[in-house]
Amino acid sequence: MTTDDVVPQDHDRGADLATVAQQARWQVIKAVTNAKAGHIGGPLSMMDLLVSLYFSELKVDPEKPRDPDRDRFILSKGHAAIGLYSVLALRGYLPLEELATFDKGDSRLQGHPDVTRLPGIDSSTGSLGQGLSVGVGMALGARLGGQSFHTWVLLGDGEIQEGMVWEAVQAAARYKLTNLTAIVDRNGLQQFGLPSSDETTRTDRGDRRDPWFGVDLAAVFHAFGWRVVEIDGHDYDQIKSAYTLSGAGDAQGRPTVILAHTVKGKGLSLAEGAYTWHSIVPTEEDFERARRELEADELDVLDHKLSKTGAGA
Ligand SMILES: Cc1ncc(C[n+]2csc(CCOP(=O)(O)OP(=O)(O)O)c2C)c(N)n1
Ligand SMILES: [Mg+2]
Repeated sequence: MTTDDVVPQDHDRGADLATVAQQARWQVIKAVTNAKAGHIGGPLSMMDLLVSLYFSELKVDPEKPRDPDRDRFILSKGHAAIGLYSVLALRGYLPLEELATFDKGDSRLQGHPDVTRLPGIDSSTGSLGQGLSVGVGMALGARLGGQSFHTWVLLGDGEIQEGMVWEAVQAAARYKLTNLTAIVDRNGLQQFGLPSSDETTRTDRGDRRDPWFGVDLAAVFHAFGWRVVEIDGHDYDQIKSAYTLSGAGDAQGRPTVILAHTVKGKGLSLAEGAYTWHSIVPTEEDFERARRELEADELDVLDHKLSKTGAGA
């Protein structure tokens, strides 16, 4: 972990979080297989970040999803919606069984998050590039309204090629939004990636250094006036430390960006680092393999327990 500041260490919850994340990954596989549509790579890469956020950082109450003082979360990479729905279900916002309605016409769980349908969603997203601007508005609103909530925005590394992101980056620094944190899921892949210049791998369009090869993103954010924390996005201790630091604000008045290095498709060997798993429907064979790898037969027991107790609350 590299950061602009010394961060406090907290090592207490890694084991619980890993179990919840494993469960959430399984819910993603089940829901996408059932819907015959959706995304897998992006939801799995962000899962440890998201579970850590909802189970040990955000000041939210599933019973009061519209509480004006709640922390805000925007999934700017809205195509990863099923990952968010799975975490919200495990956190107690909706019944786990509802995940079976994912992507159906009358469901609250659309292919991309819809703020008008599901309490617990703070912004509709899906058209990439917009979430950080919404987050800037929320963070400014909190300041103007004298509210102390923190706003968190999760972005994809492909997504941040959108120009609008950089307008928001500039505005957040200008207005010294210490109550705003951007998390970049830096999995090194987007939908297709760059065509390889190597003739032998020309058909593999998933350049795993994509899309910022040769660009020092930490230096770029730093130059824009942000505090930068760079972590392994699958290491719960590092995630927790970065969140604690961000949530506390910055004495120098900077917004914080967490550059989280992740693996697209994390947790499922077939999908890890494979751009082809960005959006795919698992075959029956894939599904059974996922069940084994994620030890889902054990987890199905946990389904019940988590939804009953709201574990991690
Ligand atoms: C404005 C816009 N352009 C294109 C798309 C189609 N699209 C959906 S996901 C995706 C790739 C996103 O890659 P990245 O941000 O790296 O996400 P992740 O790797 O986390 O899935 C694209 C191009 C979109 N949703 N919005
Ligand atoms: Mg990506």
